[in-house]
Amino acid sequence: MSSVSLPFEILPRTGNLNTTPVAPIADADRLGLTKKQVAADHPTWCPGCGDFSVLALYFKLIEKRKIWHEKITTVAGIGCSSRFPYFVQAHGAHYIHGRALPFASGVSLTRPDLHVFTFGGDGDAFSIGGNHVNHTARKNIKMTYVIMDNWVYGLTKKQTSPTSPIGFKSKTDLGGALDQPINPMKQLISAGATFVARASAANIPHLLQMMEAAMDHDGFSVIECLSECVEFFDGAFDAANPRKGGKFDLVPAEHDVTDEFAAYKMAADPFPGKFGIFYKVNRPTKNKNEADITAKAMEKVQGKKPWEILQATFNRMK
Ligand SMILES: Cc1ncc(C[n+]2csc(CCOP(=O)(O)OP(=O)(O)O)c2C)c(N)n1
Ligand code: SF4
Ligand SMILES: [Mg+2]
Repeated sequence: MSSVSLPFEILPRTGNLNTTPVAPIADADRLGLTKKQVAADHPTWCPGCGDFSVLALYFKLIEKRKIWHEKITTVAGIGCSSRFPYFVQAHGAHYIHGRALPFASGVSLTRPDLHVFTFGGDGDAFSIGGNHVNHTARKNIKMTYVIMDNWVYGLTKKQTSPTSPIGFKSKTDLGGALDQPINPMKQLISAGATFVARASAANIPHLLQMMEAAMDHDGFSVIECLSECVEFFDGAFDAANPRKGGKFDLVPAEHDVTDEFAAYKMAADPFPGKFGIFYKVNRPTKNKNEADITAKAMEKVQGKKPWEILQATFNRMK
């Protein structure tokens, strides 16, 4: 763990109990956390892995948008990409494979003051966690979900993932993958996600723009971020990388992000397709809907002690 310089002073314990504590610094006067303050363990990814860029940009986002330790929650499932929370010096959880979203939903619904960021891989999102993606999307739970798509299971050393292209040779498909891959953008749009964007770890300024826009969205904001696994699927995204002879085409300026059918149609473009915000609409979040129900319920029991509310509930069940 790297050392963290705190925005307040910890007073040494002395015999004088009358020591006056130092007043906390007002939020407006607090500086954004630097990478040094927010970086934890040194990432254990292979040199050249795309996940490094995503982490570096997360640190940049935290600094730029002045998010402090106590306001960040980083949640992930299992996989190379899901090791994210280990590398961030803040609250977070490295949770069960595929179950990052239900965990993150609980945090989001109970702590409206936090922004919850969830990170994971294509396997975590669309295989074992495939059902949770759909339900988090339709419920529109406020959080940002970055899917680091490398078209392979990296951590477990090269099995076919739900986004692996047909013909990809892996330990589970020795002769090449046979099954139709998932189209992440189509799935996210049709499941009801209210912010759906596509980015690449190889285009740093664009990815930062997408992360900022996602964070500002009031709802479930998802970014499919191509993040190359140099160890088990080297060169997978060359066609989307101008430095490797590919092309990085942005979503056209005239695209209407509220047009679900246009977004869905754009998602059908053959690889490398377009990059940017495909779909963005406002729909009440589950956070707001639940907060409204709670507020109404609280109005009815105003002035009552918790045990009296509990007793009344038991009485109704008799
Ligand atoms: C319940 C359960 N099933 C299977 C595994 C084994 N497992 C760990 S990570 C992983 C796949 C990770 O792939 P992905 O989500 O694409 O992440 P990447 O490593 O590629 O970043 C699998 C199958 C597990 N840890 N738990
Ligand atoms: S195995 Fe692949 S995804 Fe995992 S750290 Fe190495 S390059 Fe990255
Ligand atoms: Mg993967």
